[in-house]
Amino acid sequence: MERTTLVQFIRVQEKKADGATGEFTRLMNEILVAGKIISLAVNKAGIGEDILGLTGEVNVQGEEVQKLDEYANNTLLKIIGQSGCVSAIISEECDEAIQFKSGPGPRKYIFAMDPLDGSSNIDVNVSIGTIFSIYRGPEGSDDVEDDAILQAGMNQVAAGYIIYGSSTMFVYTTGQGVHGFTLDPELGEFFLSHPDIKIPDKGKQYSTNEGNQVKWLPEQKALIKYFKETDPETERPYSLRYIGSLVADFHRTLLKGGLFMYPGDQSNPEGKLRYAFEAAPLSFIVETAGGLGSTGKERILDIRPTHIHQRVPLFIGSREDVLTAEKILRENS
Ligand code: P6P
Repeated sequence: MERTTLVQFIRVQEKKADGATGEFTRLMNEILVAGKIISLAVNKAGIGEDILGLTGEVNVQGEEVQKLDEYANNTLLKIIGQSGCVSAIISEECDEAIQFKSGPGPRKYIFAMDPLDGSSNIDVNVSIGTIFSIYRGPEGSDDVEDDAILQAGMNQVAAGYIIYGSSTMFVYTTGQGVHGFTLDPELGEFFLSHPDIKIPDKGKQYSTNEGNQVKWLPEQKALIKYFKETDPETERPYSLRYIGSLVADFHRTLLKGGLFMYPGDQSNPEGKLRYAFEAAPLSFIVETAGGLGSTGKERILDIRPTHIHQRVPLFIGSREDVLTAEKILRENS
């Protein structure tokens, strides 16, 4: 059986891209190497390696930093930072942007990442993931200013995630289809396993933390009530699926359809998830696969963030389900 590796696939994509310099290919190859290294650590965690558990520190989000969080962040900063492909990296684990001005260039891109999302699930063997975005940056050796870093999600050159689960998968898009690759741990290669992923126009599952119900706004409560009502014509009630690890919940939604929601609430009107590290990359992926990413009121990719750790409410998944959610939220607010 013909098996295409991720490296081969990226090279073929480069040949199709007018004016490609090979810089993007180099960057993608660095990302996949970092993904293999993190995958190894995640899968070995708990086997005698002192890499499980907490570091005792708290990150900029106020979240306890897991040792694997720190390991993933440092691995990506080192490999991507030394690639010569990026002028700046923003990370969910770092307060400020990290600038890269020295060494070989031309440092065409800006890299945004959540190095290890869902890390609170590490110790209970639940799938976790790395999420990344690539934007074009200013070339040259000066510091990259905020206006170049704080770009609207529609400017993304590429976005992807690596899910460390029962198998390790690398899913990415450059806007030309969404493609999934599964790691063969014996060969250490990612092989094309999910070419041109398309999300179903409508699903039968909703995904949210109902434990937050007491804090929800009336319109969010009305929306969840809608999904629980019986109506064979719209295949309701929907099933509830919630893992509490965004990459896992999103990956299931992308493949099976439905709607993932992390809404704002009375205490956190902007919700919990970050624009640059979660909402924007996953929205680029889902829109390329035929779905939608919304705040419940507006398209995620149209938003230009005002700071690197900005949070946004997120309604993402099948096109019809996101449009239904926007309609019900509008009618009940
Ligand atoms: P809650 C994990 O901490 C995370 O950032 C995402 O991976 C996940 O979707 C969300 O938080 C879960 O949050 O409040 O439901 O535990």
